[in-house]
Amino acid sequence: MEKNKELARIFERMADMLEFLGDNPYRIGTYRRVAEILSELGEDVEDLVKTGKIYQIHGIGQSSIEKILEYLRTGKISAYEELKEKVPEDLLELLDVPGIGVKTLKLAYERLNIRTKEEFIKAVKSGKLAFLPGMGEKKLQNIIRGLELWEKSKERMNLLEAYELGKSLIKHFETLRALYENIELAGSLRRRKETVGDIDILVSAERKNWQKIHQHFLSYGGVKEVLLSGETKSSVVLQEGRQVDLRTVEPHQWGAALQYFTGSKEHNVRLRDIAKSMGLKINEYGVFKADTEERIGGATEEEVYQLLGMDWIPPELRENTGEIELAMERALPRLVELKDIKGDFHMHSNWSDGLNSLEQMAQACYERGYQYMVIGDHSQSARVANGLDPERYREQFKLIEKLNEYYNPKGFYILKGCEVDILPDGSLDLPDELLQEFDFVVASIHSRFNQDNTYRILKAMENPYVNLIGHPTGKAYGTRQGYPLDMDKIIQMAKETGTALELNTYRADLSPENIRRCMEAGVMIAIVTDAHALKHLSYMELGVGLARRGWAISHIVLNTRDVKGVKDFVRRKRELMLKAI
Ligand code: DGT
Ligand code: CA
Ligand code: CA
Ligand code: ZN
Repeated sequence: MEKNKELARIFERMADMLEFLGDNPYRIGTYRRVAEILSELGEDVEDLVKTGKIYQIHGIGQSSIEKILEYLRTGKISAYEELKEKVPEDLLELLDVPGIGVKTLKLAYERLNIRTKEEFIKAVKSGKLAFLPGMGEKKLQNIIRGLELWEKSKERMNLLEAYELGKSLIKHFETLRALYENIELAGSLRRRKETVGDIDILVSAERKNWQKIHQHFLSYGGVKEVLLSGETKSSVVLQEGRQVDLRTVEPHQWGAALQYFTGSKEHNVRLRDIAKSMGLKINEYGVFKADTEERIGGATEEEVYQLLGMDWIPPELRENTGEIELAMERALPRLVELKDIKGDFHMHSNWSDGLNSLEQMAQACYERGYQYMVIGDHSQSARVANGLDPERYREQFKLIEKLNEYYNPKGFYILKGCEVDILPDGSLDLPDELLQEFDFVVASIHSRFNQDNTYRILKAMENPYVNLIGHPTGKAYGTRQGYPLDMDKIIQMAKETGTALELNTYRADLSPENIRRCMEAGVMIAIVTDAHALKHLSYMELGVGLARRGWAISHIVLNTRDVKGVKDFVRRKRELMLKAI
């Protein structure tokens, strides 16, 4: 369907160009209509040409068909090439910006001699644009806002933001429950990629309900701008400047569509080649025999993979980095799952910089079905975070003991913990006499990032009471750079000392690559939410996804152990390190 997309884009652009040149509105309308049809076609345009069906599509006339044929033959459309000569193409890209239309661009071009995007943006910033006829204060403000949104939408969002937006959109569809069969977030969000370009939602429903479903989508409160509104596909931009695509398919197409729209593109391309070599064809509508076009399946993802001779592949692995070969050998690892998670090792209460009380955090973890939680408030040197001194920790111990009297009989354990600062010289912010009273200790770097952080972390791991290094790399979802570290040394020391490394869902600072390296070295990782409020506890689902992207099996994830297993982990390090001294 690649060609459909490219052709639709060209026809849309040609319409813009003609409008800019003041051409006949009828011709402009025709091109826009062709673009719309092309992007909504359920079939590959190349196939339609081969079978001659293209001639029967209402709305695509002879001259448009000639252009399509020319494009399929030569990769170009001469009418489009000629138009490019006549208009400032770069400037016209600003038509994607909410609030900017052809008229404005044309005036800017004619009156202010503006030829490029850059020049236009400069004119907005310098106030020059206000001199255009008809350019009132309100309109100008709209354009400024629009440009901000547009610039934002060109950046990728981090997984956490996409996840929140996606959840809220899915919720929006709950009131429509009777009208559809399945709904799922697809694309890079389903694959739990660290950054997400746009959010893709897939819905399966009877065709007669599609229109209502798309209307409902457009009525979502957060919609700022509708980019495309159709029967099979709609696209919007949200207030935050983020794009969301919705696609509807029929119930029997669900599996094939979900597979297709989950991607990645590289994974799909590879699958398509494999299908071809088996005399099959796959697309978002199903799996077909290549020669007879007979549909042989596609209702579920499992079926799609099975027809291609392989096991179902978890979305987090679909990057064509070896997962397909293993699926064919039926040798994919069993990855860690949310239901394997028995506790959370890093969260804050309002004793330090959390929003909620320790009691509330405990009750929420209990309700999540955990067997244990580690409360890990900040230590004293974290002044902005209202860090605790030894006296306050001891006070907190009393509260924890009291709460445990209530929870332990229910099979739930609040473990005494802290997030102790690793000081610039690698020493810890709390004395060993206190550290040994905790059930579990997380140590993190929070300041003075310009020091030798590898040394600081190695030194902290040598402390017998430190069980976990908090957000070890200082990165945040590929958006914050982090500091230079010698991960080899850190992984080796973690192994030697029996210390775990943290996969922090707030930051995703352990990359898939680092997770794989931990696994190969036999180093435990702990998936933590670092929750500063109740609602953050639910990000555990994301953390599990991030771990799965690193191919993590449950065996190397510390939270899959029960409370006894965690205590053993702590005890073993103390024995090992104290013996060595
Ligand atoms: P993103 O949004 O940049 O983070 O990445 P994705 O993977 O979500 O990509 P997106 O939103 O462009 O498309 C969603 C999925 O749909 C993508 O992962 C694979 C499938 N897909 C979309 N367009 C194409 C295409 O032109 N060819 C192929 N093979 N697959 C496509
Ligand atoms: Ca996407
Ligand atoms: Ca998309
Ligand atoms: Zn923390």
